[in-house]
Amino acid sequence: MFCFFLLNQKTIFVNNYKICYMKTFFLFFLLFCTLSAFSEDGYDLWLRYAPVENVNLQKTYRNQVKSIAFNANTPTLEAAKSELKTGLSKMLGFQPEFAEITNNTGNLIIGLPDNFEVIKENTGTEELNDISREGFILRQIENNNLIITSNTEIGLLYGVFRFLQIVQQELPLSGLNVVDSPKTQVRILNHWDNLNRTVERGYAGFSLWDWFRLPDVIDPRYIDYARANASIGINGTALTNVNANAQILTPVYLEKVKALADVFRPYGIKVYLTARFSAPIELDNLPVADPLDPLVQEWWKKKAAEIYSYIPDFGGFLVKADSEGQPGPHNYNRNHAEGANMLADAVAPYGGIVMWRAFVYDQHVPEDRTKQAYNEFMPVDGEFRENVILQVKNGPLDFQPREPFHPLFGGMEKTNIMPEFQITQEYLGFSTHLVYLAPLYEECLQSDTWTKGEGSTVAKAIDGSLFGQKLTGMAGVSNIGTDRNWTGHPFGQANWYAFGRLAWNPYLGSRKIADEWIKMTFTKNHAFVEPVTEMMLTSRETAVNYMTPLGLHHIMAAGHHHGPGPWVDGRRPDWTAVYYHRATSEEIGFDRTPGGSNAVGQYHQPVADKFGNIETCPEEYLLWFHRVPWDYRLKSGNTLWDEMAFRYNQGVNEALAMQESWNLLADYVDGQRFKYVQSLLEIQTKEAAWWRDACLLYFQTFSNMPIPDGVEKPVKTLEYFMGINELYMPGHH
Ligand code: GCW
Repeated sequence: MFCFFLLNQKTIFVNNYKICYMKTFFLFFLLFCTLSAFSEDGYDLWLRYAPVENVNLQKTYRNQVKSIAFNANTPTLEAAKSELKTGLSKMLGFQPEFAEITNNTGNLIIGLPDNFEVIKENTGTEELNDISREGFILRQIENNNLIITSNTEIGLLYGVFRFLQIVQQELPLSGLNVVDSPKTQVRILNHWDNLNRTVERGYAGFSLWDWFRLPDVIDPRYIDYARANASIGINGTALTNVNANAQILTPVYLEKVKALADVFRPYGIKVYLTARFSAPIELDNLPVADPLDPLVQEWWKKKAAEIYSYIPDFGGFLVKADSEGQPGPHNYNRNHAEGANMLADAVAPYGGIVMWRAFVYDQHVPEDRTKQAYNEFMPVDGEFRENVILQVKNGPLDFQPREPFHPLFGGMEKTNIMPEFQITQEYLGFSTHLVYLAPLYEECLQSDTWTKGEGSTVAKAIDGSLFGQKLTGMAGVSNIGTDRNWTGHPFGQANWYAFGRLAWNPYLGSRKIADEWIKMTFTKNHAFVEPVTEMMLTSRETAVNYMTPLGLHHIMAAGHHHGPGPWVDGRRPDWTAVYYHRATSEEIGFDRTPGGSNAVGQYHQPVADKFGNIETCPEEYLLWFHRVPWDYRLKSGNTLWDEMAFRYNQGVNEALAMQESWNLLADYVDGQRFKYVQSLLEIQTKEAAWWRDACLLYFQTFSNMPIPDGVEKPVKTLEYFMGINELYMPGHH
């Protein structure tokens, strides 16, 4: 195109100046159109508002929203209105008129029930009570007019976003009747962002928070961040790394935090900070940080008052204590409840909360690492303040490609408890592997704890329906950074989206979420949506296959966690791979049955028996719970060794299949995103083979069995793989 333009220009110049000018202009115009139609950098996420593809439907929509009645006189409502304007004009190709309600059809009426009589008449008190503070109602009423209503302005904003999403997905507005509200209260991203802008386990560039230029420079990106979050109902952000730096609590930084909080407020997003337990010592030279020491308690109360003087709606603290070198109440022989309660008392007068992490383990405790959190927290169940919520990783180890659900879900009945999922792909190929994580989240949420009989799912244990907790929530460790497309991998955006949707409603299915996301992010064309949905839905299992099939875990490279490292040894045992797979020439796996560490004993019956019995243990958790002889026959009839080899190989084949499937889709995606995903899938396939070959060669030194027919034989040697030493990996310091 560009060459054509240059050639043409040359010939035109010798002829006539005017023609040259016009032609050049026209060619520029064409060039612009071509580029804008065929290249997208992914910045717009699922908020692209592409023109409605179905022309008839577009006409119908235009008639349905000809005139919009919406008195937007606060920052939140203005944000909603501006989103609506942008969204509708881009999708429908016309500017809807904002006016009073007309007598004709085609009115979209947006407001609280008190704002418009017609809204009051068309909503029931009961349904309004049911949707509480953040829910909304979208409804087509008589005259075919449409209403968006809620009890609060934030609910209206959420309603507007949902309305726009319906149009983005080209779903009918006729007969519209959506009554929806979030099932959890605190839906929060955790940024593991350091004050120097590096991001722990971040693979999409640097931290969005430009601390150096804040509070004066407000990067427009902060607003887009808030829009994206609000569009899926995320209402909290913990700005700083859980491996905390006390400096964030000093006035210089609080000014900056305030600036961010001011940007996020209209979008219903509260700001939270990580509290370093030893902050009183580090910032003000107190001799101790003992939670029962009145001076320490006083210090935190004053600190809370100070923070609230900057940010009146500050959300509260997120704390990692007594874990991986972080200070905590154990330093003073106090327990977690005593530590958490001290902070909770400091923020309580202002309505703040404390999210206290349960990710604790100690190399000096001889107990199986996966049991330690349960052992520490169960004895203090019921001892936490009402404004404390325990934040528990989905599984008992550490965000592995697959783990059974954490036994604290369904274990702690008298404590507020929220799951923490990792959105950033620390153990799942960083931002170069396409791994759609909704199936992982869903698997955990749908696991049955059996605490109150069958159907006591994790979802019910965390949304208050099983134990009646007053404070509920869900946290996701963010995968966002300064990369232009936010998440590094364009499909990483789906994991951010999926987290938000599941935090809002933990009962949603992965397929539905994928379908929504694909349609808004790429196209509604079935020829694209169908294969991409399949790719996404199988991608997590694919990653499990080529990384850690059959319940293997923690066999990644040390430190940065990129690539395979089943041989990792020679450091504190709970940070090695050999501690977890325990391979010998006879068998492999971690015995967590009653004969072994008895981690199964932390689950309710019949789950404990099911996991504890090699015959009934689901094969995907086999080596997590059992030591299994290499020649043990699995359900497929294959020996363990053969099955392991087949699964690794299958993972590679599936990665290849994703690549092939994507290669057929060039016609439906803009060139830029198409090519980028294509290159990333190439990396993924290569790395899948790396995992397979390295792991099979290594485990073969124990099994001493041949790699079965049908499995590609490694070309390189084990020594080669063990010699790979990747330096300067992102996200690792
Ligand atoms: O998975 C591990 C990570 C650490 C992280 C820790 C945690 C923030 O490797 O980088 O520290 O989990 O969750 O606290």
